[in-house]
Order: sequence, then C-alpha cells, then structure tokens
Amino acid sequence: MRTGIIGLAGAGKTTLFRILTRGHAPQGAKHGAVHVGVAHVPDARVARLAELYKPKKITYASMEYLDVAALAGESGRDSAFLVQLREVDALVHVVRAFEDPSNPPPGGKLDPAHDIETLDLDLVLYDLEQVSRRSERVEKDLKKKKDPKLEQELPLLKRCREGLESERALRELEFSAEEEKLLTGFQFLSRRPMIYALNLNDGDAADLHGAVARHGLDARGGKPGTALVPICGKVEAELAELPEAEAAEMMQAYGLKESGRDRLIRMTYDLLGWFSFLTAGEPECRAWTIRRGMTAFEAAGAIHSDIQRGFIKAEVVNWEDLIAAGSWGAAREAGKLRLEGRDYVVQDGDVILFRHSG
Ligand SMILES: Nc1nc2c(ncn2[C@@H]2O[C@H](COP(=O)(O)OP(=O)(O)O)[C@@H](O)[C@H]2O)c(=O)[nH]1
Ligand SMILES: [Mg+2]
Repeated sequence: MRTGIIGLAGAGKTTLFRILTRGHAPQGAKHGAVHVGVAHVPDARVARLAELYKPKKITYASMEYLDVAALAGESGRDSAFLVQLREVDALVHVVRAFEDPSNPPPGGKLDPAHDIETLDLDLVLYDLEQVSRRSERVEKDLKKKKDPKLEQELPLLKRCREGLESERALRELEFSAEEEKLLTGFQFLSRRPMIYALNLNDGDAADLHGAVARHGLDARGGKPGTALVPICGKVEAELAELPEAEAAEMMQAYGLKESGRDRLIRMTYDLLGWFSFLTAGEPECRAWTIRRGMTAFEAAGAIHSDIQRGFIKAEVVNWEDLIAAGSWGAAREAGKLRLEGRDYVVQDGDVILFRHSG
C-alpha cells in the first residue's frame, strides 16, 4: 500500500518525504524513477503497552511513501508521469505556501489555491481521457456482441464522464458497492484519497487554522476522500533531527500542539480506511493494520495464515482497560476480557490474543 507525494517543483516534496520516512528509509531506494520510503504510524497506545510489558520488540504499523517527480514544473505534465501514479493508493499533494525570497516559486508568486486547482485538473483530465477511451472500446464491443457486464459499465462510465467534465474529482462522486467493484478495474487517479499538505511559513506554526483561512482554503479538506493538513516543513525538518524531549520543547516554543509529521501520517492512514488492532506481550507489542469493518477471523489472517486456519476464539480487551488492570490475568479477573468468535468486528483500541489450534 503506497502513498505518492506529488506537487509543483520546489513545493517541499523531497523535504517532506525525508521527514516522513526518516530513519526507516533505505534513503534513495528507488522504484523506477521514484524514491520509496517507509513511515511508522505514530500510535501512543503501542508505546503505553510497551511501558507495561517491557517487550523485546516494539512494532508500529507502517506505510510506504513515494517521492515522485513534480507535476507541471518538473515533468511538463507528461502523461508518462501520471502513469507512475497508477501504482499508488493515496496522494499527498505538497502545496507551497511558504515564502523564500532566495528561492521563489515557479510562477513567481505564491498561490496555493491555484496550485491545488491546477494539479487537481491534471488528474481529472487524465481520468477523462481514460473514461473516453474505455467508453469507445465498450461501445464498439457491444456493437459486435451483447455482453451484460459491459452494458452495466456504460452508464457508470457516463456518470464518471459527466462528473469529470464538470471538473469534479471522482472521489467526490458516490458509487454503489457494485459500481465500486467495477471501478477498481480502472486506475483512475482522481479517485484516490487526497491529502493537501499545505507547506506554511515557520511563523504560521502557532495559528495553523488562521493560515489555512488566509489562503482561502477552509473548505478544501471537507470534500469526500479529501483532507487538508497544514504543516511547517522547515520546522518539521528541524524537529525530525531532534531527540524526543528536545523536539517537544521546540514544538512548544513554536506553539505547535502535535508534529505535522504525525498528523499527516495518521491522516493518510485514516483516509485509506485503515486502522490498527494491537497485540501485547513480552516478546512484542505491536500494531497491525487492517481495514475498518474487518472481523476477528480476518484480523487473525493479518498476523499469520496458520493462526487464521486454526482460529478458535479471540480474547479481546480494550487497551486502556488492559493498562488499568495491569496484566492480562488481572483484566480477566476484572471482567474486562471478552471472548469473541470469528465474526466479531474488530474495534479501534482492541488488544487481541488469538486462541488457535495447530
Ligand atoms: N522556508 C522553507 N523552505 C522550504 C520548506 N520546505 C522546503 N523548503 C526548501 O525549498 C527547496 C525545495 O524543497 P524540496 O523539498 O527539494 O522541493 P521539491 O522540489 O518539491 O522536492 C529546498 O531548498 C528546501 O530546503 C519550508 O517549509 N519552508
Ligand atoms: Mg524533489
């Protein structure tokens, strides 16, 4: 599962990529023309459980980020570049909103709202081309031979086209479960969850919301599948270099409540519809990534196919209850442990111990 970092030249993409993947990236690991790095999903629950269990190993959930070349400025809007994006599941658009007289933005003037529109339009146009091509193909095939599946596809394509022609990203349209299934066959770019990372001046750190409003971007994050995360790239880059205690001090000095890095990673994780359940013990405390709505049986499979195959029951306790009780046994005695079957829908904050055979 991958998230592509996109944006105009000099917006701060590579800087942000380094911040997100610091320490976990084979720095410069290349996948085609792009750099790939791993980011850990910050999770205070794992850290708290680790305080209790003092495990040999602590493992956070992780995600991959790709530092892709810039749109427009660097790549001249070639579609080969857009094709690279077909491999990603979500997009982070780094939008320049910081001043730097020694390094002016490509257009000479800061205009984050315009940059967002430009890039969104590129994605919409790319998809429109895919839709047109596919529609022609389907119509041609239907003339030759009747095919109920293709007949189903046509109205869907038409609706996509109408949306795109009015410059709406496909993520803003609503689709039935069946249509969703058909859509996964196409690699539409404007369908991907989108995070606008608004890269602000250091001086904006104490009032991020004010800065968002000043750039006229209040409403940007509210659309379906879309979020806006204001960050101060330069501050974040400094924070990333510091030990935890000093970073906390510096954040306070800037008036930042939480690091932008953490906010951004968590937002990507949420928008993709992922969340973590936890396992805790002396060997390892760990967060496991699953999709919202997944069952205990599916969660077991996320750990190991053997555990899934031999699934008997899941012992489940909320992480705060476990910490309050002080141990698994004490949580059981306090009546906080639940024994759940395979169809149990895993909840946010569940710590699970799988009972399995074999
Ligand atoms: N003042 C300031 N400079 C930044 C910020 N983010 C990146 N830069 C600088 O802008 C230049 C371009 O950044 P880079 O990350 O390479 O941009 P990219 O072309 O989008 O990959 C570099 O000199 C960075 O140091 C920021 O938040 N504030
Ligand atoms: Mg770069």
